[in-house]
Amino acid sequence: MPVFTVSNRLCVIMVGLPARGKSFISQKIVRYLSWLSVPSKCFNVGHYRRLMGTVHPKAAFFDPDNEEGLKLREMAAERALEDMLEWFTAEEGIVAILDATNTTRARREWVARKLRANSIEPMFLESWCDDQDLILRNVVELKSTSPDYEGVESEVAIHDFLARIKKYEKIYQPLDESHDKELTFVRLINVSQQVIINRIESYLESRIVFYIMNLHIKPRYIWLSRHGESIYNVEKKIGGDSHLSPRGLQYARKLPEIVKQSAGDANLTTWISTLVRTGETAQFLPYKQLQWKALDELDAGVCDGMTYYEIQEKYPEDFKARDDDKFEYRYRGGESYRDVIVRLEPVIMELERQENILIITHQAVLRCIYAYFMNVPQEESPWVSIPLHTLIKLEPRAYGTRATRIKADIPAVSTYKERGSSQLKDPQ
Ligand SMILES: *[C@@H]1O[C@H](CO)[C@@H](O)[C@H](O)[C@H]1NC(C)=O
Ligand SMILES: *[C@@H]1O[C@H](CO)[C@@H](O)[C@H](O)[C@H]1NC(C)=O
Ligand SMILES: CC(=O)N[C@H]1CO[C@H](CO)[C@@H](O)[C@@H]1O
Repeated sequence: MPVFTVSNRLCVIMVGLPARGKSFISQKIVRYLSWLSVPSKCFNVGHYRRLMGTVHPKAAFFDPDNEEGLKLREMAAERALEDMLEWFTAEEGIVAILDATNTTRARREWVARKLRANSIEPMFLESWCDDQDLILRNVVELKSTSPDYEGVESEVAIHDFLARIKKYEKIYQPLDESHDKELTFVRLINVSQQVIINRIESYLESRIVFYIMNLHIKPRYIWLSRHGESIYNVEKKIGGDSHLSPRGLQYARKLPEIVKQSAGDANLTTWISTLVRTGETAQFLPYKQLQWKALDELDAGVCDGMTYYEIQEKYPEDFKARDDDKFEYRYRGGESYRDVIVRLEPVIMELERQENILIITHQAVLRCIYAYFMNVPQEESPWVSIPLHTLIKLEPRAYGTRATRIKADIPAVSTYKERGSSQLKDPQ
């Protein structure tokens, strides 16, 4: 990934009626870019409107003829924009997302002008959808997650939300290929059945477009597991390409049953690394299997095959440097967590495109994948606990991912190294 500077600053302005998945897309873009170390943040105008006191507004509030409502929403948008500009400067931000409805041309022109005056490139991202089933599903999900409808009876909330959409429809002007041809924009039609792009120029813009083209919203799960306990794990050595221990093999035998309990009759695909221990762990699973070199364990370079104790003795400075900044530290002749993220990016992209996938791989690699889905801050991600003989089920949803851990109840050594120690012990 190139290094980005002030000249790359970009604001993605969401466009579209309510319940078109705008917040979902905004959250995903922020998570993806942050994971790749691009400073990004989402500014939700609805959130600012609520801060200003309109906590449970009725649909009438959103009527374009309701002057008071209009004024409040304009103020909310201005505050969101002010905070965004402040963030660009104070936090050296690169990509901001303005999550609002922005249904009129006049509004869009106002935002674009303000951004350009601050040397921020505007890029419009419209989610347009007339698939009524999909919209209704979104409305049902939103009324149960939106703070606007906290404590409101379900039927009432849905009815009100649909009325709110009607208010916006009155003035909605979708992006238009001829009228808006000077603007940088992306239009998603029915999620990604059709994607129209216009004047996409910078590297970051094309990266974002490519990413959202790969997203889908079908319900699905992702299961993650480390390989079973290996001979090297038992000997407290890192890296290598050893076989499973007898307990590791026991886990491999039990895995099909545990997965079936969690996945039912779903037809999964299993992804493994090219190392012996992941293949051995997957050998009894009845699913199609795919091997990825990119899923191999973080390369420990000259320390491969050593115990942490030996590393501390032989390379004390490296041992300390790694504890001080585990994300950036690169083993001599090996890799850092940052390096692993770079090679995992195509895996994440493919994972977004797929439905039910079971990944059997290694501790550091799983930490990176887990951090992407669970929004774990970069400096914490190398310290996430991913114990052996545990299946993790991820459920991506509209606002974030839910994770469940299923223990196989087969003992294994701990491979968790605490900061400042060469001892291995699971965090409590
Ligand atoms: C979007 O999907 C719906 C339902 O499948 C379909 O009726 C509609 O024609 C689609 N719209 C466009 C513009 O393709
Ligand atoms: C599962 O999916 C694979 C392709 O991904 C297919 O070849 C296989 O026949 C499917 N199995 C079942 C039981 O549906
Ligand atoms: C309907 C509408 O115009 N929605 C918002 C679009 O974005 C502007 C600026 O951010 C807001 O002022 C509007 O409320």
